[in-house]
Amino acid sequence: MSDRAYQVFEEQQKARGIDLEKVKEKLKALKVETPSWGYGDSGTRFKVFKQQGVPRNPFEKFEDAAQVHKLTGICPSVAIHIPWDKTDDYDKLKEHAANLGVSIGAVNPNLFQEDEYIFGSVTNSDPAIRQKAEEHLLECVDIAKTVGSDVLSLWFADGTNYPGQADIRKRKHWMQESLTRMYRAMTPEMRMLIEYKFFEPAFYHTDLADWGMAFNLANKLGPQAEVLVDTGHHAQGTNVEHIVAYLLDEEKLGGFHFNSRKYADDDLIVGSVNPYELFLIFYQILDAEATGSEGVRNNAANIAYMIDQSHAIEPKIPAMLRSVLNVHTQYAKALLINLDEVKEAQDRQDVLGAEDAVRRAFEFDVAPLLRAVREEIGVPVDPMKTYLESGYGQSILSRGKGGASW
Ligand code: LRH
Ligand code: MN
Ligand code: MN
Repeated sequence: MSDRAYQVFEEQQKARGIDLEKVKEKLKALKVETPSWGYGDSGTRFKVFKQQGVPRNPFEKFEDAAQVHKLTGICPSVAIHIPWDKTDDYDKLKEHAANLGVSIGAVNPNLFQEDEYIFGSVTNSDPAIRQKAEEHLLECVDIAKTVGSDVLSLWFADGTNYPGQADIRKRKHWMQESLTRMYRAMTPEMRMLIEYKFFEPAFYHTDLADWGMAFNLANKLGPQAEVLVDTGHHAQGTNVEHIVAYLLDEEKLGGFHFNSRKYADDDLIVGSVNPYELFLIFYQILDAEATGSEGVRNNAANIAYMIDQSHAIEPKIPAMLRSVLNVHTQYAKALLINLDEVKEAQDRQDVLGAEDAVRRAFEFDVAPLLRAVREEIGVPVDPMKTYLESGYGQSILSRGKGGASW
């Protein structure tokens, strides 16, 4: 690596006791899944905005996602959402993905799109609707088997808007019953990731409102059920990295939906508003990897990192690239934390020293490091620039307007 900036960086990190070869290995090994729905049209509560050139079907979504992987080298799988990505030939979709150099990742059942679910899906007081919802969950297990995916990612819009509207405890039981049947249908390799959100679309109570409820349910279901943390799904001021550390220690952290938020579930580009939070999340994970028990280390090594952003005002592919690059940047910074230094300061109860040992890593410019990593894995050193100059964005405009949307 001839880059002068990298040489300076290398010397600087060596002096701090950071093994850059190990850091680079970790940066190359990181895998971040992108969501099929992030490539389609999206909007706000008020309107879905149509962009020229968005994919018209799941096959084209995979073509766009493959661009992101080709340019970054760290996004080899794509989550699907059913029925948004419904096709009559999942084998063909699987093959199409493989031909593009990517694979099908988490399968997300969708139980919030149909009119019948207005009062809930698996928690609906009408047994026929609960049955329909459960059948969809089982259908998704079958799809996962067909496409070779071992992650089922669940989020329920179920909840109520008014006190007294429904029996909260009964709904809790119905949810557990449906998920138990789904759990039993999974193969031993599969994992069920349970996502929570404190509000929206329900405004009074949500059946799985926080990590504690998801954790409790996952515990009752068994070892193949874990919690999914979507970074946009908490009340203002929630310490997300604390939740991450807690779940890791319980060996129940299944994965992430990364996005950025300013107010609620904003689904903005990852790290655009809260890069320090992302860095601190990675700090907890790396600390668990370094000092946790065997079970905790295993959990940390098997986290499903996924992006869940959907954006209406910017072009889809560069926005996804920006998210992925931001994840890589914050991970790189977290890898520069000297954990021994933090530990020594903690042992001395040196508050400022400990905080400084963490924060200092955040303040380094990791651009030379990431350039070196990209050069070594054979992707463009500046993926965004390469994408913008590639002409791909122009080439897809012929798809026209009115593509797939959520
Ligand atoms: C819900 C959510 C969940 C859905 C996705 C489209 O807010 O985060 O993950 O599947 O958005
Ligand atoms: Mn999500
Ligand atoms: Mn969300």
